[in-house]
Amino acid sequence: MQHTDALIELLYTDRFAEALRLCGLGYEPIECAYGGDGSVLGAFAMDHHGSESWREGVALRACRDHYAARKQDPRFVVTGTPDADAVLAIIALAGLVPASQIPEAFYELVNLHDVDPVPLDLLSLPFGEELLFFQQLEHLRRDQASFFRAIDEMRRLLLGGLQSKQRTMVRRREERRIEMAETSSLEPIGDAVLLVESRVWGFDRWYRKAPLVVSYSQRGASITVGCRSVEVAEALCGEGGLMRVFAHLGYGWGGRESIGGSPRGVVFSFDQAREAAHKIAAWLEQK
Ligand SMILES: [Mn+2]
Repeated sequence: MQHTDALIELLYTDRFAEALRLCGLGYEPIECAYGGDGSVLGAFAMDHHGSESWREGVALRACRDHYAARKQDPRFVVTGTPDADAVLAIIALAGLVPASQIPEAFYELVNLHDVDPVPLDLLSLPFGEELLFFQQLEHLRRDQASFFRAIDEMRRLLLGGLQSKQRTMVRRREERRIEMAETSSLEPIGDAVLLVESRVWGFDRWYRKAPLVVSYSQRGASITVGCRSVEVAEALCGEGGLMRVFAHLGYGWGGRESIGGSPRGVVFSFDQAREAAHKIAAWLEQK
């Protein structure tokens, strides 16, 4: 299989102005949401964060509506970490694997998982192991090389599937993640907020204990704030859900109604996460 960097042009930027400039040159932005600055959108409007959160997910629209639409001119601009949603959108737009190798059930699962992972038990769903395999890839960072590697991995997955040994490994690691999420340090603040410091992603587990979770990731030095659904977020915070909380937390905080977090590219400590959790709890009580 030819490496992706020989097939498409892909540029990474953490800067809104640079994404806007590249978009003007004809690069298609994929999930280029920049908190308070908003989203940079190309012809296919490939974002669903912040003010664009009313749109369907990008992988869903790319696979279903725009397969190979950028095959003749495969230039993209990206930001953040290469998640399955963005990666699959690029593969579909650039036609990097045949359409027949991207099952509807797979891109729909990627979309559901991106928009609201909480109710999903991936271990028991069709293509759940494939998505988990991608989620479990290590050392994917916020840079161009990681995007190329993630796209390579996703192409290989779509073209060749998983070996039974890989399936066993995927299941074992997911079972371990669930166990670690449930035994991580959990600190309730007020009635609605749960502060979590964990080495694993475990929102699907933590939402069972509180409607609003503030999670600190030591690895990313970042804070994530989430509610289990848009409905829960709006019942708790009012119309717009967590967007109101982000506005209260300051410049650069952002995301969607039900999940988001601290400004991209800024380093946070656990104490700042606790501070944010208390600020949110106090705001919820007085609003
Ligand atoms: Mn997404």
